[in-house]
Amino acid sequence: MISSGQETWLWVGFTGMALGALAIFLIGGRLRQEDRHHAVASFFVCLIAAGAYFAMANAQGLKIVDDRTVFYARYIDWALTTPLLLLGLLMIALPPVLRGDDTRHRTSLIAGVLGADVFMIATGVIAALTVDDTVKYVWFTISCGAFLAVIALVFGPVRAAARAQGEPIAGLFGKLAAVLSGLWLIYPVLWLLGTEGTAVIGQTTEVFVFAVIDVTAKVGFGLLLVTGVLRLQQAARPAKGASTVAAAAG
Ligand code: RET
Repeated sequence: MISSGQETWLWVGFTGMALGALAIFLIGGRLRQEDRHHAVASFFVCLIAAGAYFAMANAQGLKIVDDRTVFYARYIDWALTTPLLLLGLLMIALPPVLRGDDTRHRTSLIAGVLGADVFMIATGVIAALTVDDTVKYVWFTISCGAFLAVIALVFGPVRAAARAQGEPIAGLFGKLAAVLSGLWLIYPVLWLLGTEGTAVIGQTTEVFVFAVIDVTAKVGFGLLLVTGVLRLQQAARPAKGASTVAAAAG
């Protein structure tokens, strides 16, 4: 079901995620108590992905559909980790202390972003497991629609909230949102080119490219986020008890 080349790349993915989790844990420990929440989501993103890669490297979480191997463990990983990645971004963008209508607006924004994201992964796994080509591409298109909704919310109301907090936070948010959207865009393209879609590229290449972008989108993004908060903390010099995001917003 998996070749030795694929197995090697899956172990590389596991090692990258495990080392990433360790690095984020250690850097997170250097953050002030008031800012440690920023490291929690990124740490679990890497830990969950390390678990998924360990399973796949041991030929678990696979299913043969129509003579092709679907790594459904990926989708379980993504269903858990993509909301956590977005939550990490939202914690930077949205102001920490709010009241009344602001709180409701913030909650609906978080629910909208995470809801669209989970719908994107759920419809994506259905597409991957579908045998009939027409039905498969209908599910794929629905998933792409949900992806567009995530991107529209991130670059619409979420970016507006980050900008309202002033330059230091808007700057960090801008960098993270650009990295996130650029990397995430590769997933549907790779899916289309890979064995789930048109099979233009072989399964081993697909496993290799997924491992590289997965580690970049999880470990790279997490390190950028956590070190970004560390730098903001050094510049903003927040008072004891105040979070860096609150202090940087002034
Ligand atoms: C699928 C196929 C259906 C259409 C779309 C997709 C998008 C997937 C994305 C996944 C992101 C995963 C990440 C993992 C972290 O390592 C399901 C491939 C739009 C955007 C960031």
